[in-house]
Amino acid sequence: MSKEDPKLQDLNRDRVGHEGKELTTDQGVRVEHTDDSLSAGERGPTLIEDFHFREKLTRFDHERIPERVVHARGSGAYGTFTCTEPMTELTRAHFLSEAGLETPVFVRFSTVGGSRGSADTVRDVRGFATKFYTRAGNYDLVGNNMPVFFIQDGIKFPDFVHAVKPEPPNEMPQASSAHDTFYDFVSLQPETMHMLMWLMSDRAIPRSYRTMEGFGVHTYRFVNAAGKGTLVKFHWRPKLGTHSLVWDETQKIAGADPDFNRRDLWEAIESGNGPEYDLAVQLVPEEREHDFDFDLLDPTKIIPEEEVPLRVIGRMVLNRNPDNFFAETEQVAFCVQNVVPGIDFTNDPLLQARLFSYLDTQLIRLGGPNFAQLPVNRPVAEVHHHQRDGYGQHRIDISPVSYHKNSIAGGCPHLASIEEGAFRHYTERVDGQVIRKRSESFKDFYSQATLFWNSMSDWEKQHIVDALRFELGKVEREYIRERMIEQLGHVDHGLASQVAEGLGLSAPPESGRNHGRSSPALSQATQPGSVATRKVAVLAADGVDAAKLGPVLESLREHGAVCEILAPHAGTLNGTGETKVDRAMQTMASVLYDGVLVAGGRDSVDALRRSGTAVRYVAEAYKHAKPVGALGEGVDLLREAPLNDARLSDNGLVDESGVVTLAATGNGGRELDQFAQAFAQAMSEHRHFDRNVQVVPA
Ligand code: HDD
Repeated sequence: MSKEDPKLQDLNRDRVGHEGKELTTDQGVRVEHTDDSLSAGERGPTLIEDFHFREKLTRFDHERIPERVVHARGSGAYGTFTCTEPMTELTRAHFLSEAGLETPVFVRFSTVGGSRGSADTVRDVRGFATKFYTRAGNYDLVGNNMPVFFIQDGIKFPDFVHAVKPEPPNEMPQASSAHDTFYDFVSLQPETMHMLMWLMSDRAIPRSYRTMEGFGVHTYRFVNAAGKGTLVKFHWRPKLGTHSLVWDETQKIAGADPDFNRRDLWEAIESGNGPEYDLAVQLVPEEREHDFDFDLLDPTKIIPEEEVPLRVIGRMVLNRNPDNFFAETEQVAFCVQNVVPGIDFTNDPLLQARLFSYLDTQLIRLGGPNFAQLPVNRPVAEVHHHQRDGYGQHRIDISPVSYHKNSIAGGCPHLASIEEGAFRHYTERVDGQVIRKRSESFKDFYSQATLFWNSMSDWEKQHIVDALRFELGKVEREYIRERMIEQLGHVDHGLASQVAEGLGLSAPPESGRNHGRSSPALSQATQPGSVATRKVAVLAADGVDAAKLGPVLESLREHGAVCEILAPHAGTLNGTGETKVDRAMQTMASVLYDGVLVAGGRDSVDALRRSGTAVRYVAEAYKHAKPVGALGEGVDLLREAPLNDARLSDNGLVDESGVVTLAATGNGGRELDQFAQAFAQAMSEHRHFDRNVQVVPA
């Protein structure tokens, strides 16, 4: 299997364009008229012989397939995975065998609880599923943006999903865990506490799929050519760092642009700024399996990075949007059991259940056993077997036989040897009684929840407390709220007390359980950031000082920022020269940008001051801890907005908590450049939570 294998081009093989073509029926018969049905007389009844009409309606009636039972809302993209560090010593996996070796991929990001049309920015886990079209067959790494899961055994998955989904009597609430059945379940199933901490943290409201980590969650196994295993955890690390939205903002975005994350991914790829992720692994030699104070088979546990460091072995770039959402993103069928030689499973009971569930779900969702033949699912590796027939069979098998062993077809397809790349399940000794019992080694439910809490910065802790107060505030039954406070008390007394206070409940007794350990790598406070691809709303109106704005925008764009000029009206603005408006201010919202910059110019700023919308842009951005900048007279608009304790100076450069201003007078090229640098720096820091602003709805 060479690097230049031409089959890798095959991912495009089923794209059909219609340019210059005539409209036809499914049978290829050309159609001359599709606006009126065939009828007996101009005002008469429609005729059943109108086969075009019947075909058109029938096809329409059958357009929908069942949405995924979980992860129904998603967005996909194609890209390339490149191996950067060969892993041949530890795994036979061909796609990890040579530095520089490229493998095409399709990735689908998703939310979990909401239905297909739900909003992107809800508080939820995000799916991060990758299909590697390797030369040795398809490998699906079906992960999430959180490294643990709610439950330890897959037999609880239907219970968990039923609890988090909208409630049975009224199908409410949509795409939200803030309701009774969810908290009834988790408070009775304390293994959920660690994942609950992640769900209440900022990880559950990512700024973008491009700023989100991914995790394989389970401990998997690498197997090398000698059959030796090494335990492995997979991590995707975004090049742009891991960054989140704030809660108040997510709710507003859900109204202003329910497709926020989908659009972000799409636009980034269209503009050539597709996301990049490193693939990193944590490797544990099998001899060390029992060296930890938790069980590596327990999917509610992480291996702290401080204990087993991450090793980067590859890089993935997503660079092509699908052509057709349904054909590709909807029909892609990930299956956890799709592994390639060199990668194997462990006995994690959640993973074992998944090995059954994904195939089962694709059979109902995609209507039969031939879904692997759909273009997005088809391997680039050759497929030869004796499986036959079924709904939607596209292959025309020309072999005279469909069984093994045979002599009529010369024994083909014949079996492959290990040397020829055959998959062989890892040889593992298993002893034990047939028993329905959770392993004792799985029974510490709180230590890592506490570890996560301890690892958060002050503002991250505050966000968790706020999230729990919000969610539990929506729980109607007081006994469930009380039970949750008791559970939180086992995680950390301070956490439980603060949440209890917000709910008007009494704090639980101090359990003294907090072990005091932390894992700094879990915090988002130290994430790398850059201004590249971040969106700036530039507020301006007629009379804008374009002479000063121009160089600032030029500099920001050079750093990769996406600057859009928003004005009270579309078209162009008068002022020093003509300025093209990108969007009318009313069609967008502050929450759709990463920062706000107010342009100078007396008339422009006075017009903006009179506009409630412009004031709101600034006030909201400030409350959401985003960078706010003002050039010249633009500082006056900042004065109009309630910016709490931000110190504004009108005679110099102020760079405090992400508020960057430049005085109205006496600024030349050097000052403008300094201003642009300071604003870019503030943007690259993502959010400025040291402002200590209470985020209340504006
Ligand atoms: Fe799952 C979809 C991730 C536990 C059963 N799951 C699904 C998707 C992702 C995950 C990313 C969407 C794939 C896509 O984009 O099409 N699931 C996870 C992770 C889990 C997990 C990281 C825990 C570590 N899942 C899990 C369990 C079960 C399932 C324990 C059942 C026993 N998951 C499914 C499913 C879905 C699915 C019902 C629904 C649609 C689909 O498979 O294709 O089979």
